[in-house]
Amino acid sequence: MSRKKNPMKLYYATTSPYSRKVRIVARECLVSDDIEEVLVNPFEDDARLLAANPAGLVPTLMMDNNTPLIDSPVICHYLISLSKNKTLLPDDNEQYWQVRQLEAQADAILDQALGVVMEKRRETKWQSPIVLARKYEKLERCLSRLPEYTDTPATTLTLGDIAIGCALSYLEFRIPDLNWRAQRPDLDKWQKSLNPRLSFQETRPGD
Ligand SMILES: N[C@@H](CCC(=O)N[C@@H](CS)C(=O)NCC(=O)O)C(=O)O
Repeated sequence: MSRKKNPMKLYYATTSPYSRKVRIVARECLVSDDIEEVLVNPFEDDARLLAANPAGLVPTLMMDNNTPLIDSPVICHYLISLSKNKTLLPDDNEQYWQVRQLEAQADAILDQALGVVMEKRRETKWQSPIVLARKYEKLERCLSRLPEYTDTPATTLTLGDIAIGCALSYLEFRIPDLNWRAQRPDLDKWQKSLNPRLSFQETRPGD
């Protein structure tokens, strides 16, 4: 995808919602041409990923000076800083912190969701119904504290919106029994309004 001689490298997985967030941000702020996306399986201890990130997590970005950046919020902020985009992360102090808060709320949902997915991957006899029930409760609580979405963010899409959009679609992908769409029609409508964007279409989660 990249046109550059020494492009940045983004280690990612197609099913990773944190990776998806970064890939959408790269597309929305028009820096994706400067990035080579490198598909890895973080659960197979890929040597390239471990060299860049000792924790072996995706996403991990190798900047064009071969220095790594880890953790999706850090990577998203870095990519936005390279671009001229002022919508994803507004300059206005109050709006900036609203966006950061939304981003953190989305990551909190993802952290709980990933916990559910990992717990369910254990053999049934080792799974803890208490752990799972607590995580489902947290997810329900987090969803009910999201702001009320009424508008489509066609021209005002922020990093917070991208993060929430990715978190919601990950819930549908990996925890369909949570059935959040049926419980929250406004959120359902809002999330569906993001799907036609090329950045969301090109990064749809898939095994
Ligand atoms: N806080 C990190 C979380 C990244 C993360 O947990 N990634 C998962 C994939 S969704 C991973 O790489 N897991 C591999 C492992 O746990 O070994 C971020 O926002 O980037």
